[in-house]
Amino acid sequence: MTITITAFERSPDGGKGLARDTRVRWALEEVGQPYEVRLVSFKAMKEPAHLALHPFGQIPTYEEGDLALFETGAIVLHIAERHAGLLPDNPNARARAITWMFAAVNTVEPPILELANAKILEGDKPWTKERLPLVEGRVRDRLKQLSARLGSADWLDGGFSAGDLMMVSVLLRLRPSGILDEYPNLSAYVARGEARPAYKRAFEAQLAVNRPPEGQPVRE
Ligand code: GTB
Repeated sequence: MTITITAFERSPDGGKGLARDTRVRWALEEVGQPYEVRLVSFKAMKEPAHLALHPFGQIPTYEEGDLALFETGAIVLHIAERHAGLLPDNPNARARAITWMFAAVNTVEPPILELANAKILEGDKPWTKERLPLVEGRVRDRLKQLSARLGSADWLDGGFSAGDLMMVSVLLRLRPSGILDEYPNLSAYVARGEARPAYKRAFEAQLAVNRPPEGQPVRE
């Protein structure tokens, strides 16, 4: 059955892999499932056809036969449960990998998103200068804890899993801030994720959509 995902027609990051279709593409590449992409504009995302797939009018979505999903955590879990390669067979190890998926989207991603919002959406507000150190502090608290847990291991719990795929995807969003570099083992962890051939294919595929025409500068 054909898998179709949605992605930005024009990603605000100009194709640096930060929009969330990248993590779904990555999961599909890891398990070797071909997929098609339907590009949507910001306007189309808020129209009834897309809202029927995604109640919050966002990307990505996932369609496969009569199944339609939204939320990257749920989509990646669906892919990982149906295809070998992203979750261990041992039931306890599997449960732990799923726990890391939830930790990524539920515990680590929120302060990172808060930081992005504080800088991008609220950067011009008079109180941002005072608030920013607090928000950055909350990000650092989480990274310190995650860094301590990862230690010198390559991945969070044994071999690479959907838990790492989600965690690396979440941490990537921090790179422009420079904060990730304060935690060398996390920075190396993210680099290990990016070095995976499946990640590279996913990144290239989303970049191909957003690559500026020859001669035009990459958007910052
Ligand atoms: N919890 C949902 C999930 O995990 O699927 C969140 C989905 C989501 O936030 N989607 C964003 C979206 O559709 C795109 S990824 N936004 C449009 C809207 O809400 O109207 C977030 C994103 C967008 C752009 C960048 N960037 O350019 O750097 C990074 C991340």
